[in-house]
Amino acid sequence: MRESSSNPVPVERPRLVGRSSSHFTRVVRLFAQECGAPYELQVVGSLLATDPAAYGGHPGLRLPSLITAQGTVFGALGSCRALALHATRPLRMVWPEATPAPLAANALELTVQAMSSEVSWIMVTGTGGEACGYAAKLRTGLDGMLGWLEHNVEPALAALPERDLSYLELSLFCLLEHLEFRQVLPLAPYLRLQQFRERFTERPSARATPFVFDGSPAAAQRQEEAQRQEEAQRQEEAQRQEEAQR
Ligand SMILES: N[C@@H](CCC(=O)N[C@@H](CS)C(=O)NCC(=O)O)C(=O)O
Repeated sequence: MRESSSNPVPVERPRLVGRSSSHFTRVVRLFAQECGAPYELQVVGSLLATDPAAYGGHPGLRLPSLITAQGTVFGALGSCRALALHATRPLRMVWPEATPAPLAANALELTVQAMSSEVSWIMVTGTGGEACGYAAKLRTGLDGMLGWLEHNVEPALAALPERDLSYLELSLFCLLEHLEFRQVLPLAPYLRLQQFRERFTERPSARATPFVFDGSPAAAQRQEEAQRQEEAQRQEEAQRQEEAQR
């Protein structure tokens, strides 16, 4: 992953318009790591910007979007699907349409809804709306969804077909990490969800894509590390090709 300024086309490699502190963006960053798809990150500076250009042309003023040579894809799921076309590693992926109903499909629905409710809660409370009735409703809904997920996570995951990764696991991990990163709610009461999160954290893709606020010293350090890893991978690949030609 590289970080770019907001250059217009041509697009050499897919450009992910998002933020390193956003859970929907992390879904795409994590997926790219899992399947070895190259991309550049174009950081959205402010979530209060009202010009679609700040969001890669997203008319709903949302992120992420993925700018590719074929056009711009809006949203996390579409961006993952588009990046799958650039995969350099095989990945048996369970996409939403292959997620068995009702249990695993409900878990996916509630995970993605909880991600959206969390976004709304952060936006409402971050712009002076802490005391409004809607903030309270969002919070109650979030608690309800987390409770349901805690109760059903194990059978829902067990219902998934054989795989390397599923959109459910990818999204659920990003949701749980983000709830804690943004201190929206503590995960302490949710033991099964914590266990899932701990297992998923072992994946190199999870370790390679931590949440950071873009522009912070942690983000700069992360960026340097990613460039070092990318260079090491490039050299390894060149060496492999050289050996194969001997
Ligand atoms: N359905 C979209 C949702 C994207 C979304 O809500 N992104 C958040 C950031 S994580 C956002 O754009 N927030 C800005 C806002 O709420 O105005 C997707 O799956 O990508």
